[in-house]
Amino acid sequence: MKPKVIVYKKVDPTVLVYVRKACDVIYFEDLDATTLPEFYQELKDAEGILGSSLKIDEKFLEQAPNLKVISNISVGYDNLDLEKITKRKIMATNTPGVLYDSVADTIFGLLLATARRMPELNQLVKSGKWTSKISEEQFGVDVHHKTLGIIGMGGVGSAIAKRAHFGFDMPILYHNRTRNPEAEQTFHATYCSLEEICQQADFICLMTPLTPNTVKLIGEKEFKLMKKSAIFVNGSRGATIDEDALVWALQNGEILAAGLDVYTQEPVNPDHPLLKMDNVVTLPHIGSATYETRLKMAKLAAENLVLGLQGKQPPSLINQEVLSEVR
Ligand code: 8YV
Repeated sequence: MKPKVIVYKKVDPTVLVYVRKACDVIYFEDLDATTLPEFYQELKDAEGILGSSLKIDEKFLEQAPNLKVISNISVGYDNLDLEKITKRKIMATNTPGVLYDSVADTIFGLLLATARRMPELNQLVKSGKWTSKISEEQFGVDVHHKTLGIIGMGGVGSAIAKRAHFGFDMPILYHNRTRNPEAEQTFHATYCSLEEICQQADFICLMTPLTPNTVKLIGEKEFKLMKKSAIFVNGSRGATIDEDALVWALQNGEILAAGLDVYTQEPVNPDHPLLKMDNVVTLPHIGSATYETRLKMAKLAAENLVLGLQGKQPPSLINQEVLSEVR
């Protein structure tokens, strides 16, 4: 008998065909108030789940006594309580690698759009208000040759550094849990403390994963340290910054502008003060959201799921310690 799995996110038909060859699939294109009760009903005897963003904690696991593999279609896995999952000997997998370039494109685009005020000026043109030469008040600031600070020099951080170094002649400062010799060699990135980055960088990209150690990593103290001309970009998770402190920093001219792809609450509340500021460019968490990359992520996640259920090593197993026990 094939193992029962639940796919709870819309995926390409080819991915479903692949999973169906090895598993009995219950498919939800999306989870909402109407589909959740059925999802939890099916979860009772499911051996695998495939999707993203769902919070998987002790309470969830209690409703899934047969679960063997949790396959996340994302590189970040802050939605998973890894300790509880590992304790139950369940494999947890993610999708590193395949999305790094697309996320770096998004974040670099956000940086450029914020520095050159593209959304604001796009609006000027489209609203018919471009009636004479633009004035100095509408000028942006240069990106090329400015110092870029990257907090979190993992796969995405390195892909951003590559663009900055080879394309934009930017000196790079970085902070990371551990030194990244490859980034130092290839992109001439200089390892710094968080404080040094805040003080010295013209652009600061926050790319760290959300962990207990990175909650509100950037707050009032860090914004105060930044240059008044600094542009801050968040491409990690909303909770890695103190959002109220960001509002304060922007309102008080502690920094020049911000570009955001992530928020503490997603979708962000339409009344959030950050959405009312011209010097804040906002995106709806689209780091990896291209057809090609989302397909690659779903394929990798499906492979993780199927191999894990066959008791084999999934290509991107997060909790390696589980493997020796299930074999
Ligand atoms: C989203 C991401 O998680 O991979 C990640 O960690 O932030 C994104 O790819 C994904 O879009 C969730 O649907």
